[in-house]
Amino acid sequence: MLIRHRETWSIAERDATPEHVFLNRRSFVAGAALAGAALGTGIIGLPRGAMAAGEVDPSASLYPAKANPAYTISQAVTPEAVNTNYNNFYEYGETKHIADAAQALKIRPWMVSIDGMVDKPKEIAIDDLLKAMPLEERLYRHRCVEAWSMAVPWTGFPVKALVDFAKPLGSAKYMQVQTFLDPKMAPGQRGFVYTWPYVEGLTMAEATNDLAFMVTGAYGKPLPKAMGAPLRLALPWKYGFKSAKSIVKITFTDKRPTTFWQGLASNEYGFWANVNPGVPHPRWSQATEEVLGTSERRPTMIYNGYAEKVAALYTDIKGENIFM
Ligand SMILES: Nc1nc2c(c(=O)[nH]1)N[C@H]1C(S)=C(S)[C@@H](COP(=O)(O)O)O[C@H]1N2
Ligand SMILES: [Mo]
Repeated sequence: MLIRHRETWSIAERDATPEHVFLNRRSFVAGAALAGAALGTGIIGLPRGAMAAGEVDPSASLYPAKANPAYTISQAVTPEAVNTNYNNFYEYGETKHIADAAQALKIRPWMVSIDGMVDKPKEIAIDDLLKAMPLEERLYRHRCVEAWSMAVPWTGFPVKALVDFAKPLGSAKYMQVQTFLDPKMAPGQRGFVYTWPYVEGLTMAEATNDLAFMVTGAYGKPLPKAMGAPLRLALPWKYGFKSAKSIVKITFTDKRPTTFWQGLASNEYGFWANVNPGVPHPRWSQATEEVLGTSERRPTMIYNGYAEKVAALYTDIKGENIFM
């Protein structure tokens, strides 16, 4: 794969403000030094697959899934090698270069439990879930709060299909998702700075919106570990941190979940996290974004360009900052 804009892309990383810097000055400095070292090698690397050499993904035959033409965007797809070598996955470290470390993630067997305010709690193996859900491919914008963006061909199924499968009670107001908790498998979970597991949440109206997508693959293949295999969210109108990776548990509740980043710094990260170029993060502007893999810095769009599909979800919410 030819990467023509390496220098510009590298600058994007140097300029990007990591989400976590408020936390711990020392770990930030260490992380920055590591990132610098990685840049020094001048290597972006090869696309990273879902499995390590010799492993076979039992879901491989389901890909590529048919593209849904209703969900496309007029911009070039971010090269796979750029995407799979520039990730946020704090379970595997605080730099963008966690693809090697993430190989420690064991994605089979993988059980997903559904509980809380549902008809009947259940547990389902990922391969059974994959068979039960209608897989399709969608090209989505992906915008991190750190002011970089990509265009990603995700494969998966609407969150709505999962909600129908889960049968939540009418009294459920939120869908909470939770990443695995296993410090043996994830070195990032061994420290005391973060509150694991990674938790995120949506209102039921958000979860059942057409755009909310449960991701199982990317680039026409099973999802690489670095991108949150075997099951993650893609919520393209929100900042990337809402799109939790490597999900093991989905809980329906009438209490708004305290999410991972909100729990660490509620003055910087809220529950809603809808993209808005006019509302800066307390430490940096959100007006523009670096399009990774290109030399472009472009204006950010409200709701990341998806206002038509989601703005109505927020018209009745008063007295809350829906853009952080
Ligand atoms: N479990 C988990 N999910 C996560 C994260 C994480 O650190 N752990 N990072 C989030 C952030 S900040 C972003 S921007 C996206 C990054 O997804 P990508 O690496 O596929 O681009 O994943 C989100 N989901
Ligand atoms: Mo992010």
